[in-house]
Parts: sequence; structure tokens; C-alpha cells
Amino acid sequence: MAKIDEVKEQVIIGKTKIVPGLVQEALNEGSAAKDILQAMIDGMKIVGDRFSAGEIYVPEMLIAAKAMSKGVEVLKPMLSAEASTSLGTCIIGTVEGDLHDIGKNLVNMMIGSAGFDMVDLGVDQAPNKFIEAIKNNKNVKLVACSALLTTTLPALKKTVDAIKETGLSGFKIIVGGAPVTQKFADEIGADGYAPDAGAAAEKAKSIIAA
Ligand code: B1M
Repeated sequence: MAKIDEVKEQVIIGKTKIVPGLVQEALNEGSAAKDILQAMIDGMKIVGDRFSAGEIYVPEMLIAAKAMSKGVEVLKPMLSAEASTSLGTCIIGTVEGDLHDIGKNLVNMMIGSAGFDMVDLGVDQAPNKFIEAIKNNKNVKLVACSALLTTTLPALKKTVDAIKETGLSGFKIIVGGAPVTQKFADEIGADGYAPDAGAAAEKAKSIIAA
């Protein structure tokens, strides 16, 4: 079995200690960092499907997530490059009620490498936490909100509404996460939407220049 396939298999079964070494071996074998990342994302899709089918439970999802996070750490230097100039500050977080952070962390890394100074609020962040961060940080140009559950889509809307209601300006709001669509982003009045971390970095740059 190719190392990249082993990475995927070991992520699925949550082998936190083994995955980083396998990721390094896959790199040594010549696999591209983005392909290894995609293999891990595909692995998480299988984990999600097994959860939906009742074959595994929350603890198994959690250890798979930990294993993937450890693998991403190895890839980080290859996926992100330090930009020399700052495009401003980006506040990023997962919305209230939502504990998923792997996708948000990838978006953080990619927007950061596009040239933004990142302020990561973490997961389960109420609208007022985003607002406080906008007020307390200098030169905020972008707010990036992630949601992974259909049940937290309303929290995404609540967050965008609350930020807009403050009347604060000078920044754009982008949203994303598996259940989020361009249509939903438009409906809730977000300035932008991106389907994945790479697209989020592109959107971040283009939207603040518009
Ligand atoms: Co949960 N979970 N989970 N989970 N989990 C999903 C999302 C689910 C699809 C699994 C399934 O049933 N098939 C399902 C949601 C169903 C739905 O809403 N329709 C689900 C469920 C139901 C739940 C619980 C409710 C389970 C329960 O308790 N009964 C519970 C909710 C807890 C909560 O949040 N309140 C729960 C809990 C958890 C864990 C904590 C155990 C763990 C998360 C740990 C962690 O994140 N540290 C977990 C995991 C691991 C998953 C799956 C298996 C993997 C998620 C992941 O990391 N994917 C997931 C199934 C799946 O996604 N296939 C599932 C890899 C990651 C790279 O992809 O996060 O989609 P993703 O990010 C992408 C894009 O979405 C996008 O870019 C990223 C990649 O480039 N993106 C953005 C993300 N944010 C963006 C922001 C942007 C732009 C793009 O701009 C700002």
C-alpha cells in the first residue's frame, strides 16, 4: 500500500501517534502535500459516513480528528508560506454551538499565508466574541466565520446580523463550512463565501481589494 493510502487508513482509525510519521514518509515517497491533505479529508469523509451509518460513535470521530490534526501539523510548512507584507487583520472562528475546527484551522493557515495577520477565536464563539475581537484588534479587514453543522447555520446568520448591526465598518465578512453554500451566504448578507481553504485565501485577497 502506498504511504498516502496508509495515511488515510490510519487517520480513519485515529492513530494519532502513527499518522505524523506516515505523513512524513508519504512526503519522502514523493507525494505532494496537497494530495496528502486531500487523502486525510477523504478519510474524514469516510469517518463521517460511518458515523451516519451508526457504525462508529463520537469518540471515534474525535480521535480521527486528532490524528488528522497531527498530520496537518507536519504539512503546515509546505502548505503555508509567510507573506512579506500584511494585508490587515483577519478574525476567524467557528460559530456558537459548533465544535468543529479542522476546516477552520486549515482556512486560518491558508488566509494567514495569503498575507493576513490572523486572530483565531477558536470554536463555539458567540456573535459578541467576534464583535469584541473586531473592536479590540487593529486594522481588521476580514472576518471569517466557519460552521460545520446544519444546526449551526442559524448561528452563522446570527453572527453576520450582529456584526452588521453594530455599524462597524472597514472589513468584509466571509463564511464557509460543509453545509454553507453561496446561496446561503447571499441570503444571510455575508460579503463572500468559499467552499474550501484554498478558495477562502483567494476570496480573502480579492474581497478586500474590491
Ligand atoms: Co461532527 N459532524 N459532530 N464531529 N464531524 C460532521 C460535520 C457530520 C457531517 C458527520 C456525519 O454525520 N456524517 C455531522 C453533521 C451533519 C449535519 O449537520 N448535517 C456531524 C455531527 C452530527 C456531529 C455531532 C452533532 C455528533 C453528536 O454529538 N451526535 C457533534 C456536534 C458537536 C458540536 O459541534 N456541537 C459532532 C462532533 C464532532 C467531533 C467533536 C467528535 C469531531 C470534531 C473535532 C474537531 O473538529 N476538532 C467531529 C468530526 C471529526 C466530524 C467529521 C467526521 C469530520 C469533520 C472534519 O474535520 N472534516 C464530519 C464529517 C465530514 O466532514 N465529512 C462531521 C475535514 C475538514 C478539513 O473539512 O471541516 O468540512 P471541513 O472544512 C473544509 C470546508 O468545509 C471548508 O474548508 C475546509 C477544507 O478546505 N471550510 C471553510 C470550513 N470552514 C470554512 C470557512 C470558510 C471557508 C471554507 O470561510 C470563512
